[in-house]
Amino acid sequence: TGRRRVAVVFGGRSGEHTISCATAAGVLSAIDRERYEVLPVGITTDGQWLLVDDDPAPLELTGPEPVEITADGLGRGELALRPGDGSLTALTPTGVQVLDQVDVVLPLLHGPYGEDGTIQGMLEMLGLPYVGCGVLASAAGMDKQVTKVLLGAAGIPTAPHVVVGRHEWSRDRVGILAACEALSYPLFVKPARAGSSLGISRVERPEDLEAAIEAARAVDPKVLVESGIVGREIEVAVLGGHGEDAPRVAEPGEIVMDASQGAGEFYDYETKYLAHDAVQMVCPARLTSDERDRLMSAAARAFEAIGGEGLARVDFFLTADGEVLVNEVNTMPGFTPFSMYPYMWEVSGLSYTELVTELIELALERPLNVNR
Ligand code: G1L
Repeated sequence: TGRRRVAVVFGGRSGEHTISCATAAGVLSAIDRERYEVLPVGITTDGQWLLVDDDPAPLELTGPEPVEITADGLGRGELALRPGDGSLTALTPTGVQVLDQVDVVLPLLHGPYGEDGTIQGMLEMLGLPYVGCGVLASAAGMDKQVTKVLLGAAGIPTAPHVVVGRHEWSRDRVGILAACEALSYPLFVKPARAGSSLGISRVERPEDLEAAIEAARAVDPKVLVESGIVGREIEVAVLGGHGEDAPRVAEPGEIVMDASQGAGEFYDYETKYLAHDAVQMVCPARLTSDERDRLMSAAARAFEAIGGEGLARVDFFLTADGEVLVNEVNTMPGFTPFSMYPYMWEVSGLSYTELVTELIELALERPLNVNR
C-alpha cells in the first residue's frame, strides 16, 4: 500500500522556534523512511508556511546563532493547505505545484501562549489526521489553572494554590494577598499560560509577592500562586491509546539538579536548554515499587483526566513522606533524541525511531473529532 506521507511541521511564531527546528532535525534524521515519505514544512517567525529541504543539517542547534526559517533561506516555496482533501499546494519560484495529499501531520509546534490547540483545530477543520493530543487536551495542558481543575475533579492532587483572576486582581488585591498567606513559602508565582518559564518567580517574603504577581500578569492576565513543594522531580512518559486501549506508561525518570554546576532554583528555561551539565536525567528513577506503581498509575489517570491522546509527559513532585503531586501535564514535551520523554521510552524498550512510528500509527488509527 505504499508509504504514508507525513508532513513534519515546525518553526512557528513562538519563542521556541529554534527548539522546534532542532526537534524537527531529530525527527527528520530518525523517521523510518521505509514506512514514511516526509514533507518538511517550516513556519517562519511571522507565520508564513514554507516547503523546506528534507535535510536536518541546517536545522540543528550548533552555532551561537539561533536557527530561523526564512523564505530566502531554507524556504523552497510558499505553501497552502487545501481544506477538504488535505492536499498541499506549493507556490515555488517556478510556478504553482500541487503536491500530493498528506496522510498525517506531525506538528512540532507550540502556539503562542493562550492559543494552544489552535494548530490542532486547524488540522481538524482541514480533515487531516495529526500526531498528539487533540484541541481540548492541548489547550488544557497549556493552562496550569485548567489543568488543576481537571486533575482536582479526578481526585489527583496538585500543589495548594490561589488563582489570581484578571478582574479579581484589580477589584480585590488585598483579599488575594491575604488568601496567599494561607499558602506555604517559598511561593511560586506563574502565568497560567506560558510555554517557557517566562514570568515565573520564586517568592521568599510576603513583601515581594505583589511585584511577582505583576510580573506574571505581564505574560498572562491569569496568574497562579502556588505553595513551593519540597520534593524530588519525577517525570512519567505516557503514550496514548484510544478506543478500548489503556495508555502505556514508561519507566519514571528523575530530574536531578546539581547546584554547583549553576542550576537555578527551579528547572528553568536556561537550565533546560543551556546548562546541560547542571541537570541530569536519571531513568529508571530510584523508587520503591510502591512509589513506582503510584506514579505510573497517577500518570495514566492524569492523561485520561485531561482527555489526552497520542502522548504527554506528566511531571510530579514526590515528597519526603511519599506523597505524589502533579506539577504539570505537558502535551508537547521536549522531543529531541536527547530529551527526557524519548529517553524514558528508550529505557523502556522503545527506540526514538520506533517511538515516532508508534505516534504516527496512533494518529492514523484515530478518527478525527469531526467523525466521532
Ligand atoms: F506531535 C507530537 F508528537 F505530539 C509532539 C508535538 C510537539 C511531540 C512533541 C512536541 N514538542 C514540541 O513541539 C516542542 C517541545 C519542540 C515545543 Cl516547541
